Amino acid sequence: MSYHLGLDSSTQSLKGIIIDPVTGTIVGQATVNFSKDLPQYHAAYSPSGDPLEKHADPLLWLAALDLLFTRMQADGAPLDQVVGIGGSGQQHGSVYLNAHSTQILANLDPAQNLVEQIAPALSRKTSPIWMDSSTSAQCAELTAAIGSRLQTDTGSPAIERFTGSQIRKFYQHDPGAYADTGKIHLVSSFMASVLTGTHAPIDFGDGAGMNLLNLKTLTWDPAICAATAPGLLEKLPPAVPTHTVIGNLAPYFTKYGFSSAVAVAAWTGDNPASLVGTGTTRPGLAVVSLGTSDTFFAVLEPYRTDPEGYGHVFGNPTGGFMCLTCFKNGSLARERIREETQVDWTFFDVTAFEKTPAGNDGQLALPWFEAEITPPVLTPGLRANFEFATASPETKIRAIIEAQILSIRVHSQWIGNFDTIRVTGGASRSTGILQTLANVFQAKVETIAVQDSAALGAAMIAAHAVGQHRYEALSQALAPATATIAPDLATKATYEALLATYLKLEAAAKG
Ligand code: XUL
Repeated sequence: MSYHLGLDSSTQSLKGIIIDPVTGTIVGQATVNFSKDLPQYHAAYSPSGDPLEKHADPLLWLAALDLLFTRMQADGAPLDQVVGIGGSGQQHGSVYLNAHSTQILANLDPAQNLVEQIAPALSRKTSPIWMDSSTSAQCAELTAAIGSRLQTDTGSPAIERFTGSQIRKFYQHDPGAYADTGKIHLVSSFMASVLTGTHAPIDFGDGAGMNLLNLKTLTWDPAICAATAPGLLEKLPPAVPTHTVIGNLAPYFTKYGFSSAVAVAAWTGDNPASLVGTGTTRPGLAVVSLGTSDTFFAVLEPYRTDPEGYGHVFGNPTGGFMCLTCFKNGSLARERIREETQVDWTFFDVTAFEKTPAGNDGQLALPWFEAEITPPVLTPGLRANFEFATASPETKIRAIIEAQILSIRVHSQWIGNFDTIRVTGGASRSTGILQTLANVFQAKVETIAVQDSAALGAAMIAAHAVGQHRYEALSQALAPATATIAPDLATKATYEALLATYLKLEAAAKG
């Protein structure tokens, strides 16, 4: 058998999915949950105490990789039949490696674990991740140096969580450690480097989340790199298309039962991988991923950028471009409000929507429990247009969910119209949320079988890059729609009115 393994190294977990591309089935699956399985490592914290700063311990991802493969082997997953590996990582997060890293990666000893061997290769103990919004000063400096070309050429204006401003902050705050850094990786290319035992390239999908890749030339932009930090261009791995086979699995991993000839495809970001794993292949079809953060993404044809500057353009792993907008207060906010209202998930997902009318009588609550990315709001706090504290649980829940979905609609209008929205992520189990999504967009909503669409997409990328399987056939077999929710046409006017209310509330909140 020729199976392909997809790995997704995200904020809260590392997941693995093995696919058989011929039968279109999943033949193995495992997860390492960071807070449950590896609580000794930080997945998102602030080393300095600044609440806008969010870093992770990169050793966590290494411990997770060893643990995932140990688990898969113990479960009898067919690792010996895997011929290709693809992967995805939480986007924007960066890992800093010193001059010894090349040697260390090339000589991984199966008798020791990854953490103890790779720890000495780090020139920076922590990795800033996508939840970090502490680099406004650096973003302002980059904008002043480069001007509007930063957005039109890299696909996004200077963004706090994007890697460029994070690298600049590191260089400014710790120039010595920056100078000791030989290679700067994304989470995705770092994991690929560990798997191949050599510095891996960065793909166009994840590389576009750095504010450093010129999407018109598909190369690192020398002027932007120079304005970001001295010598940066030399510290970046090459940028390549996602379908590039970057090397073979390092001999270290044969201890888990892998064969000695497994090819590894370039890793990408979790959102570009999800685009593939949800079968999103045509304009007019969009994906809403309801995870820790909510994201909205779609194929983008032709290349253009968001006039508001909130949407980002990344490389599409299947070729061309995709766009993505990230709303940080996704499940973060849903979990918060469920705890606060002390209801169970059935009430939250279903009952709350049965007990309240579509449009919630105009009551909305902007769910910015944490500093928000879209729209950018640095002062956290809920903003409601009604007496929130004394309202019923069902009113509070609908007020939050409708505001979340209206925000997605408002900030995706620049891309065009959508006839179908596919949903993925944990909260896509909620019938109330799905119907609200269909009504707010007045579009068909489709669910898909596999929730872990990034890991599935990563496996599909491997099957394409290594096994030469066609993406159309892979998506038909592995990512078909499982249910369709039609919009309630009678709610169209209600949501047009609520959209106007939302816009006023958002404008007031932004000041
Ligand atoms: C996208 C983003 C998040 C992370 C989450 O720009 O910041 O979706 O990729 O893993």
